[in-house]
Amino acid sequence: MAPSRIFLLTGFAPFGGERTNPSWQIARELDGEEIGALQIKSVRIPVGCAKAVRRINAAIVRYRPRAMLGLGEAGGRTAISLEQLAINLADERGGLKEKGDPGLRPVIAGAPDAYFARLDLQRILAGLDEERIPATISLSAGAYACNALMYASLHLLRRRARVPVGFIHLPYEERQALRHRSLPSMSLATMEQAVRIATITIASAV
Ligand code: PCA
Repeated sequence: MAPSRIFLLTGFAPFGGERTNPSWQIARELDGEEIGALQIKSVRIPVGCAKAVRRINAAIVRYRPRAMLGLGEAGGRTAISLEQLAINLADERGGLKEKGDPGLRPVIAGAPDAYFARLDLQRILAGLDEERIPATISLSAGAYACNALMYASLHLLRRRARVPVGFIHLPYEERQALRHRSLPSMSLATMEQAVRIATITIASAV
């Protein structure tokens, strides 16, 4: 079988009462684009830890990606967040936020406690700095669907060490901000430019 040229880019469905999710708006926009030697394949992920793990598992088996980047919304964040770490804990029912009782389960039973992103985050950050796009390295992707997707991707691709794998959290986009006027937001166009810079940086290292 010829080696895949696929750069797997994922975004999430809307959740938490939102009508849109910038992560999917941007992933959908980039679907099919050629990035260096690779071609982007965008996949929409349902919001839920177990559902996200099942969907990413199927996508990895089907596309055998040469690179992979997950995108998600993190309403309230002030900057593009380059996630450094995914943990083997899943807060499937939101117990941590709602009841203070985490009720945490492993994302994948018996798997390691955590994985680091397999991306050159410093290089991506430098590229974003050059374009004056506010970004930061984040040390927690949370314990919900985004962390589960990132963790599962790193676990499932653990034996394909040359495949870069990582995750970026995005702030609310400007239209969502109309419903969250005291929270920070960023324009969809700026976030799309940021994701493009990240994908180009990632693909150039493959
Ligand atoms: N953000 C959530 C789940 C889906 C999304 O876009 C999270 O940060 O886990």
